[in-house]
Amino acid sequence: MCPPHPVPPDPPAERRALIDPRKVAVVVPAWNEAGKIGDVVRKVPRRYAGTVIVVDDCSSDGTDTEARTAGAELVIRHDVNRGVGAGIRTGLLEAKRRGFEIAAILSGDDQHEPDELPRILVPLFAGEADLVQGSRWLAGGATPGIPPDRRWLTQIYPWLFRLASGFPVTDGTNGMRAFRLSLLDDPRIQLSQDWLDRYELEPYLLMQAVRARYRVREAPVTVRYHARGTTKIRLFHDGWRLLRPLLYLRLGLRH
Ligand SMILES: Nc1nc2c(ncn2[C@@H]2O[C@H](COP(=O)(O)OP(=O)(O)OP(=O)(O)O)[C@@H](O)[C@H]2O)c(=O)[nH]1
Ligand SMILES: [Mg+2]
Repeated sequence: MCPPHPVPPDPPAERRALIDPRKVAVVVPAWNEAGKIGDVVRKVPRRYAGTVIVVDDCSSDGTDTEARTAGAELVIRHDVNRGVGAGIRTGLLEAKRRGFEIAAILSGDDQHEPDELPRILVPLFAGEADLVQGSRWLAGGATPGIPPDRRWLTQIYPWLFRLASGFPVTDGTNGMRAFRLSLLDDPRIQLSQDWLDRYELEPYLLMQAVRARYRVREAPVTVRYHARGTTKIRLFHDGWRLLRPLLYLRLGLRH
């Protein structure tokens, strides 16, 4: 039997043309990412996203200056380190205040490929989705350099997410995603809660979007693991922070 042609992960030109970069803000949380944040900012194709907002979470290594020099339209600096969730929240609220319709989130440690933004933006502009979650594990995704522990952990987490939400996600901890900022007007999605300041905010947003029956889709993306190592995640401490939104929301302990 003739196997089906694999679907290319990059949308064709006529679908990429749907993207209006004036409506898109890229939000990048960054904490001590000097040497990387400049590359992230420079790599964002301005034909897909007109504005890059970097939120520097009180870095001590000049992350803010590097982001500005690389051409970020806006760099917001927290006075104290508050966590990745708080950084994302700051960037999203500013994007909304400035009238953007769509936010795309990329991590500040140069693990994502900004060239792949159309993969998560096109389904939004085509009216097919409200939130598009990047997945390293879908066909067309990639994980160059991934260490074995990250492979296991990022494959186990989606099963727990499924158990909690019923939604068949393949990569719940991928920090690359895009969504309509109008989701933040929904009273069921309360990003301003203090308990979301660190690693909780991202799974919270995904789970609440699913629970509120928004159209959530996944798209294949690359997550690159640099040889020099970049993660700031501490296995037990931050692992619990990633898990607790699933548990709390499932059990109705938080909203
Ligand atoms: N850990 C941490 N990251 C922060 C903070 N504030 C902003 N960030 C940024 O959040 C992004 C994700 O952090 P990482 O620790 O690399 O987590 P990750 O990329 O989801 O996971 P890995 O695959 O293990 O790297 C990076 O761009 C950080 O610079 C903070 O207070 N703590
Ligand atoms: Mg990282």
